[in-house]
Amino acid sequence: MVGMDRERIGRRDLLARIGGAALSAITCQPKPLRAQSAQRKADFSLQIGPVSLEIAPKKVIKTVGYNGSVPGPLIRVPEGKEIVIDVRNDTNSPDLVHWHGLHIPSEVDGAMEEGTPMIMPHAQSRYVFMPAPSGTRWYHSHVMAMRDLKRATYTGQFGFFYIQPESEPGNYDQEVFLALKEWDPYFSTMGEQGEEVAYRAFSINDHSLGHGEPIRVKQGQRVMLRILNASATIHRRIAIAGHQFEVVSMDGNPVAVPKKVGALELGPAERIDAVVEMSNPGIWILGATDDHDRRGGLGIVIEYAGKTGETQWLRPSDERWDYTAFGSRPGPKSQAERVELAFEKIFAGSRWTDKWAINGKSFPKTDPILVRANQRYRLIFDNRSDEAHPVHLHRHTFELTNVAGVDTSGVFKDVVVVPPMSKIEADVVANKPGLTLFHCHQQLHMDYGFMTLMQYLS
Ligand SMILES: [Cu+2]
Repeated sequence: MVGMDRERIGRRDLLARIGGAALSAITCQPKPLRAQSAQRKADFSLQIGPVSLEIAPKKVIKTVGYNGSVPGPLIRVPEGKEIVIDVRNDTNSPDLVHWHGLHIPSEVDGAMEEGTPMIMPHAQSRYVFMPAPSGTRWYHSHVMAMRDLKRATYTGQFGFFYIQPESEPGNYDQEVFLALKEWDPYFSTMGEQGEEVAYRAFSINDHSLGHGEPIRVKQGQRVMLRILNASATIHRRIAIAGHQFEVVSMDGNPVAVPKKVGALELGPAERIDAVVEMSNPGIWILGATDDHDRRGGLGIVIEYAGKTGETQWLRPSDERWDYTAFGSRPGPKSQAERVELAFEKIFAGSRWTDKWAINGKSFPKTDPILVRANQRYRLIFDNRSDEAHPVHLHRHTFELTNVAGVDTSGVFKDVVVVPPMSKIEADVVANKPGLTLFHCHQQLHMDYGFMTLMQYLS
């Protein structure tokens, strides 16, 4: 199994590397952090370069990835122990790596707009930081693509970054990392609408449905699925035929009320950790509920030991996806300053790419969100457009407090999908000074204006 092998390799490498790092720390005199880390051997090395992925027999995707694989290597580290990651850019365009969901300084967060340096073609950058908070994070390219669909999140430049909590209940028998992805993007127009990006091929991790190794399970096992929507633009609904998902974490953060559901929804960049009890022997499909995309490859087979025969798909019920189902009843409201953020589409004409505005302005002309350190803010995501937006705040975690009129608490996220013509409110404590990017994670929206910066007033 792809996910399991990666995990084993990752752990072994890490142990060897941590051993080496500890030794050099003992033998070195204390030095300033930067000088010390400059001499250190990297804990992980990533190379950005071309990759050919055979997602199905003779179906080869030519893209860009990390270390020749898609997803890139699993980075699995303990929380709060400093790590050094070297990234070499072996492509002909500047790039950089964003460590998504981590609370780390702007200089290493991996967004040019926050001040992280770009990695020039054939140059190398060193990222040194304390990985936190624990949970399922990920890493990916954070450049603009605009009309170049061979860049940024349209490529295979993504990987899992799992930060181990100090104590982990480990209440499962197997752990599998699954990244949902589309390939061969192209611009498409539908009627009088603006341009969208469509795709010709689909996979989970590096294979289309039916072509990679199945997830092999035994009856009675509890399987922890760590699922990432690595799409540049597509919102996904997925299901596992014959089974339910017990959602335990969202964006890597344990939810207040773990709950079983028949289907999951993930906007671009969202993660869900869900446990599946293997209690229904057979050969089943885990995949997109969208028939076209699942048949096109967005799925993976779950195979019980000793079972043979037809692979089965069953349509899940139409239960509505609702973040508040995993929240608890809110306590008394805390004092928070309200920050209104209205999202609007600026129609550029049919067959043109729409532009996007936050409070009437498009990046780089957007007004910054001004905050004071250690203050609590209530972000009001007011979607006045007819499209859903997976909005993402860097370097911080926010707590959902109200979803389309329903109060909630205990659901902590770094991306939230704001449905068309609806509002979501989320609280954030401004306790990570430094420039902080806020943007829609739909690449086409981010590239065309849907972005601003949160700035700390000194
Ligand atoms: Cu958007």
